[in-house]
Amino acid sequence: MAKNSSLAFADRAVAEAPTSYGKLLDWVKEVAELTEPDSVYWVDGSQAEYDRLAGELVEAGTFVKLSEDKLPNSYAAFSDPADVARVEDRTFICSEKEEDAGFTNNWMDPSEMKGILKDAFAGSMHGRTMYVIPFVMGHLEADDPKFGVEITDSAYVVNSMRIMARIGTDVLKKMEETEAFFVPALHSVGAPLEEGDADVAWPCNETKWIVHFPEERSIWSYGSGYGGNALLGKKCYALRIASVMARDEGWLAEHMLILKLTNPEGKSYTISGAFPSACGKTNLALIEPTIDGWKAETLGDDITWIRPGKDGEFRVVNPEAGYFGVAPGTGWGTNPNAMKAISQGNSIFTNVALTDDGGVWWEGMTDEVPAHLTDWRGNDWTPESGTPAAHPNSRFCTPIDQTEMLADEYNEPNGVKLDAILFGGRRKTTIPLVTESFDWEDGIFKGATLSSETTAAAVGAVGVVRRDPMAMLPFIGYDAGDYLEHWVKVSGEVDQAKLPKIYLVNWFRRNRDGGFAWPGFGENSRVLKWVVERLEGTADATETPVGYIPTADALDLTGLDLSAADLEDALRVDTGEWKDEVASIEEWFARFGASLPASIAGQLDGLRQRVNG
Ligand code: GTP
Ligand code: SPV
Ligand code: MN
Repeated sequence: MAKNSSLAFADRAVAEAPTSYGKLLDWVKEVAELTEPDSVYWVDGSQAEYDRLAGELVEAGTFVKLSEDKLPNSYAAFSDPADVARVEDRTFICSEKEEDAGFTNNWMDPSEMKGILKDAFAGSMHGRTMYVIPFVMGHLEADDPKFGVEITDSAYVVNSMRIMARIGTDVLKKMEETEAFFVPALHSVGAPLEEGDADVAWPCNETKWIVHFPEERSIWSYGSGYGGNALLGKKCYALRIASVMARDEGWLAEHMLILKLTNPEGKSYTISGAFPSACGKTNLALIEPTIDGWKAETLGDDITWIRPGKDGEFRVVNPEAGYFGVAPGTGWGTNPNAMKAISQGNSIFTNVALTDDGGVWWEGMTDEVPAHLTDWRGNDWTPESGTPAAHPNSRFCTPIDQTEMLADEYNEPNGVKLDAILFGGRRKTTIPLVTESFDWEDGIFKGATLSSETTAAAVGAVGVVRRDPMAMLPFIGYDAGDYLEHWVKVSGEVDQAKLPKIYLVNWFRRNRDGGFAWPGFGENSRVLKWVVERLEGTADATETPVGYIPTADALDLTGLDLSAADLEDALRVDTGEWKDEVASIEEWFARFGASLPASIAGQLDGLRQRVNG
């Protein structure tokens, strides 16, 4: 109906809008005129709306309704096999100047890119509904709420965004009342339906564009329906655009979990952790300690905003409202708290396997492997199939308030004081289980040189070691050297006595037999205990060229069946390995050119000297 009279149609969409906020109406109208949807729908965020859209997605074949007994109000979706993860090579930071995007980002001239995108988006919503989702990252009651509006032609995105962010009528009202700035975040799966075209279960386009305009603070995402490519409040806003806002406003937007840990004396500490994608954030965020008397509660599993507080401390807040967690490896043995949250239902699973009785399964969920499944591609699957039943980047999308161990502080609109930061990666060699930084600057150096083997969370080769500064490599919205400089600058603005201590961790080091040297998961609480005792000044450490490592008996290993050889392999500082590491860091730093902060470059000289004895 709209195709021949898109102008009049767009006017009508705006006239029927549940808001009078002119800036928003102008943008919605502009997008409707460009994308020419069949209809425009304003998302209110209600349960009834969610249920209705889920019903439509079942009808369209996008959703499979799961057994109400097993997983109430839950659905499974299966993507196009070519749309299964973030696409880093199709992700762009289109700053006015190329140097402002830096060497870690793809860049194109913003007006050239706008031209390409306008062509791609022209008519891209034919035959579809255009959904308008008002959302806020962080709390609506925060001192400085960060608003956004996602326009999308995917109901899967609408329902996923309802789990992952605070969306709907209340947000729209406050945005309008305060005439707030909002990030315009435009998304289309890029699969217009012309007269007579049949739809597919997972519409997407072979060509994908995930584009950010940092000066304008806008996002244009085309061609993918998956995760961080399409749920634009998450990586695109809360990390890439937010990192630019944070640079300009004096705070930090980070790829971190937040954990509250309480010791047997009842004293609590807040610890954040930056690990690259699929390197253990959700698992640590939901840890079930294996040591007596220690209690863990979570505040978040993926994104942390760090702001200087009034009393000279750093405060952390989780801007999200749900988990978009890696399914494989999540099981009752490894992550019971995630399993409990998922079991309450109200979840969307993507690219997992289906059991014959209407449940879901993925590798590592149970020790016992089901005799028959439908795999993520829709094929019959048995343990003999020889392929994974669930895609390695399959995900559960679950509301965070279903977490039994959710910390009360999650609900603090302006966050809570931060006591320690962990940087971690997936490294088979070199990096010990845990290392305490000599000081804050060494800690930033450890973050700046963080490295990890690549995972299935992004399209591309898996298992290749790459440097991933602060686990933000794919998410820094500006020049990486400027980003490190900003870390130095922001930390200069808080009380130096209140700076968190920084630790480097590695749950993934291999032992002499090729297995994991450290059992990981809940046993990581033993490392956290040492961290807290270091904060309190009660735990012993050995000084090594790379930092402070626990002495053999400083780690509480009570009740743990760990061989002396494994412990040694986990904690070892091997000079030969570190000489290679220094050479690799030299190569890495060379890539920054002049934008590498001198203080961080200086840390490398110190490390080189210590390693060479
Ligand atoms: P993103 O959501 O992509 O940012 O990932 P994440 O950092 O939250 O990673 P997650 O906790 O989902 O873990 C990814 C994979 O690592 C899963 O398959 C886990 O089972 C595995 N994993 C997590 N923690 C540990 C650990 O301590 N030891 C070992 N060996 N594996 C772990
Ligand atoms: C990550 O890749 O770091 C994720 C998943 O958390 S996605 O939302 O797809 O970015
Ligand atoms: Mn992540």
